[in-house]
Amino acid sequence: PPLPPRDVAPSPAEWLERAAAELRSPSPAAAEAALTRHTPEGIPIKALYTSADVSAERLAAEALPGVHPYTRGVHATMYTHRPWTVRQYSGFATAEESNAAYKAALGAGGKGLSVAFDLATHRGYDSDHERVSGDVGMAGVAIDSVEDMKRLFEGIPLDEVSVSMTMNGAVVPVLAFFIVAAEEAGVPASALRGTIQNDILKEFNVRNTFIYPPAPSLRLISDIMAYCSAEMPRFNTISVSGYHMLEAGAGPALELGLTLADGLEYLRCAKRAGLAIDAVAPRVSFFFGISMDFYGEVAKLRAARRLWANLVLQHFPEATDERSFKLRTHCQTSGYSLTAAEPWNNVVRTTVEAMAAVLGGTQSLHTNALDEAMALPTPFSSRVARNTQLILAEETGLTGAVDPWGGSYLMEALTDAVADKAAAVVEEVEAAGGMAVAVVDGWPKARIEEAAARKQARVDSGADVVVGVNKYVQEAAPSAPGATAEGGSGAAADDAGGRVSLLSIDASAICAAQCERLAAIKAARDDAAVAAALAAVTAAAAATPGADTGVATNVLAAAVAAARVRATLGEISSAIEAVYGRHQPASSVVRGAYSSAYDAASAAAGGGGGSDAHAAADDAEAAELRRVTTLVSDFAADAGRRPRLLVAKLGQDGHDRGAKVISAGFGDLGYDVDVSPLFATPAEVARAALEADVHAVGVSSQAAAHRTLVPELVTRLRSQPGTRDVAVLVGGVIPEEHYEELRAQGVDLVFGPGTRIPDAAEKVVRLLRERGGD
Ligand code: DCA
Repeated sequence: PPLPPRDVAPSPAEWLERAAAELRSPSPAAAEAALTRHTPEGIPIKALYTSADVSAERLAAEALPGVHPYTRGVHATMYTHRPWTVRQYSGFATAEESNAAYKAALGAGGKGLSVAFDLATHRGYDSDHERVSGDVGMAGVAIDSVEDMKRLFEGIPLDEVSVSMTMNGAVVPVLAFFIVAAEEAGVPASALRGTIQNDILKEFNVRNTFIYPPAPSLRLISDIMAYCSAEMPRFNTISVSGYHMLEAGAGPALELGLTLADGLEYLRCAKRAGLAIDAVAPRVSFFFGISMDFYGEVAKLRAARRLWANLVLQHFPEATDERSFKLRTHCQTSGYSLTAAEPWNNVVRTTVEAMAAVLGGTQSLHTNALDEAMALPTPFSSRVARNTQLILAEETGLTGAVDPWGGSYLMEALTDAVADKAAAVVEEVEAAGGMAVAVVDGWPKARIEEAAARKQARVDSGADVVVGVNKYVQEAAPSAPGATAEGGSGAAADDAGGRVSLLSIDASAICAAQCERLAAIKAARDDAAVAAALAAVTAAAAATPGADTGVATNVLAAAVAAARVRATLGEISSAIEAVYGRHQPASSVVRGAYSSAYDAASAAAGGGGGSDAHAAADDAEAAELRRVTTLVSDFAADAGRRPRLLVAKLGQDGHDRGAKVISAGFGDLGYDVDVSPLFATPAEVARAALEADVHAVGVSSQAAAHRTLVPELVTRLRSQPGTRDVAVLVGGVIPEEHYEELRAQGVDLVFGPGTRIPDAAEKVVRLLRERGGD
């Protein structure tokens, strides 16, 4: 038909009328409601954006990249001049193995290095410490001394290749080893390029690889900033990290707000230590996670740059160096978004997330490997992950234009929405006295844990789709012989019955080799010199920075001297601990978030005018929840008390999202849940099980120590009067091929990645019933 004549421009109202007609909605308002979805954080995503959604003034003011507030990018030319740094995070058991992997990566397109340390190193323990028997070399490389660090970078030019080190708790000895290893390879500290994570505040909110309490931990950060700004001008002294918050459950805006609030606290901490903002801020860098919320993640990086530039301007009017205002960031695709079911789907997820990071203007990027929901990556999966970036950088033309989303009505409006929400979080933290106060108070941690429980409920109820996990599940997948998955969906078996082969690590052999090396270093060194150097570390930690008492007060400088004479990581950490003590966090369980989000998600899906099939599925989910709560209350009626579960983490693995979500979910379904303190030994958990008189112990394992620590726990429980019948459950990052082994060792139920909480809660209560309860 011919176009109708027009004398007025088309308006959004006209579009809504047309939309209502297309949807057969009773009114434009009803159509608008049906067409607007909300992110888990409540940010509306409308079906259509127009010029009415963006501020023309803001667009004009922020029109150019490389210009304050850098919304469109920190450089004028961005990737058209130089693509982002392909920087894959990795670390394999020993320094030699990691060194070989780094050289291979650099030869195959990697542009920078990013070191993953094992959890013993993170927590400041040498490999021969009794508390780390299950952790040495399991989730990264074990570094006990400067000799290990030299082996790690042997043959790699540290003045050319930039090295990032994810280290927070044991940051002082690790950075000292790095400086001395380079020095002994002929590279002065002034030539070193790279980044140390050194972001302790987020460790108290999530991840938990702290050693000392918050206040002295911040003191160490200001020492590191002081040392590096004087001696290592090309080195980024901190990587203020939101990634772990996103992984722990925060949505993008909460992640951004808390991260920027952390950044402000670090600048204040430097200023209090007498450092000039322009000497420190240009070397503050950031690190964000990138989830499957594609538009939201691009918007987050744009909003991050705008907010940081304006926050520095507002809080530090003395800053004049342009570089002080530029938010430069590394990004990593989300590990949480990866599934054990049909793992090759993860390549697609990672590609989409990597595109969001690139279109958002990241400086450096890690893309996860397809098998990371189950184990550390293999050379094969690492190659696919790295190639994902190289294909985006070199085959697609994505690098051809700066901030290609700039000017999109949707993206500009969403950037504003994410920025507003994140700015509100920053204001809340600031009003509460800043992040140093908030971490002690604990509310940011609780906020993240609530978000994680809500997210789990959205996945369990089917409101958030995860292909292969809660929708389009591969029903007919042939299971591997002997597989006994209790949760998930026949993980890792493809249509042809094939499997993704996973990396396997021999924990006890690695631990033995590291211990031998330690003994050799200790036998060859000058003990008197070591004792004197360690005493100087303790004295520096005890001294007030800048005080004129004749004692050197910079703890990092003292640690560098100790590293030169071969003091070990554990010794330097203990020398500091002697003054500051070791921090033990309190455990808590979120109440009500899981069940209310589950109900809301089911109701929203059912009430949105969906199909009959959809409504039937929602009814089925509501019925399932009722069935589980009834089973639990029947158990309580018969046994005289509710089923009692102790949720435990073993060893130095502080990744507690799984443990917290299980605790929240089981609690809401009627269980009585206790949470054991972090970093427990099997003996401590067995004692806690006895004292709390629990029916079941559930171990959440994310860092590969399940094969050493869980069998020890089972032995202790079975040999202890009072806990012989306690059911043992294990969940987390556990490859399917370990299930049978765990069951043979006495584990009752294994729950792999992708387990739905109602499923797990039902299986456990049925098991307890079979056992007769008490
Ligand atoms: N125009 C001009 N100069 C440019 C451009 C451009 N378009 N793009 C990059 N550069 C320069 C940078 O300014 C920088 O120079 P500098 O060394 O003098 O500061 C250099 O090229 C390197 O680029 P940059 O963007 O800083 O990238 P990286 O060295 O990879 O650093 C950063 C990225 C986020 C700042 C850093 O902290 C990092 O690598 N973090 C990684 C953290 C990590 O791996 N965590 C793992 C969990």
